Amino acid sequence: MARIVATGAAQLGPIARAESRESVVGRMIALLEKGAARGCDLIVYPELALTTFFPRWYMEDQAEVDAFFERTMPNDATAPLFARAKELGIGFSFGYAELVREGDRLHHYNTAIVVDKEGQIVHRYRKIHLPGHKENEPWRAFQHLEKRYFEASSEPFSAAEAFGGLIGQAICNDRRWPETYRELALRGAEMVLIGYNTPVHYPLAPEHDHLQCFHNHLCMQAGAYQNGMWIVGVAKAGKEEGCDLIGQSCIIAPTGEIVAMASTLGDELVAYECDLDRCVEIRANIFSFKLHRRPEIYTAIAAVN
Ligand code: ING
Repeated sequence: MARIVATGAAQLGPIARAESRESVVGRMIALLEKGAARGCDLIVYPELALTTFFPRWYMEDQAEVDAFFERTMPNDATAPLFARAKELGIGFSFGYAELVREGDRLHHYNTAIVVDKEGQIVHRYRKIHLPGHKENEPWRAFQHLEKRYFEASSEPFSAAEAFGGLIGQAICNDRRWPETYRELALRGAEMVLIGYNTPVHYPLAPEHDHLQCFHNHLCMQAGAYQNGMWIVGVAKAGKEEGCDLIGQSCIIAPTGEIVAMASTLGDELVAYECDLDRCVEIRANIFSFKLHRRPEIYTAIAAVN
């Protein structure tokens, strides 16, 4: 018995600051059509897929910042994607900047959603690990102001039933933290969808710039193997507004093997038939939590300080 999810990693190349959401959605639909031609059930797009990666700039005018956010989802810009996917009977996932009112407060989240084949949003995740900084740091070649523009989620990681299994989400910097994968695995996730925007240059440790692609795969391959999960890592790639972003979007099996990988820095679809039943090869054996895990000993991991 196999529970196959034919999965497409839909990498996006650079999005110019002036590029309209309509134009980007057109690019996303082109990748959706490629996925349909390859029999995909699910297409995964990057983090903040609708606009350029705006945290690279210091902005003081909140209206200028809020122009990068979505107030409703779906909305006029994304409706064509939802409609075409529903026509094709394909589910999808993408990240976007979410502006939401809760009570009398406005919240700004770095968000990602999973939409099923019927066009219903079945999972919403708000980024937990926000990297970067809050204030302008002009010494940097570019800013990374996620801590300024977004609020960190206070909701735990979660998995939702979709595509015949349990699907979890994480966003970009989350993928560097081992807790992300173990939390999702303990909540039953069999596949984790992770969009990312990762600059090659890391101003605080430029001596690591040449290791960005290695670290990208190292984290996700380890997370996949140590938790027996499929990982779909999808980049916004290429030279975007003068900033080089890594690509190498990939699909990783529960064994930790990369089974499909993008080889360009542009819009590119790579696909693989992921058998969710293969998680058990790891989950029932080498990383059987029931048989081998010692949470009563791991007292430091979740300690708050
Ligand atoms: N981007 C980067 C990431 O975690 C970063 C930030 C880049 C951290 C390079 C460390 C090294 O991949 C986002 N959006 O989290």
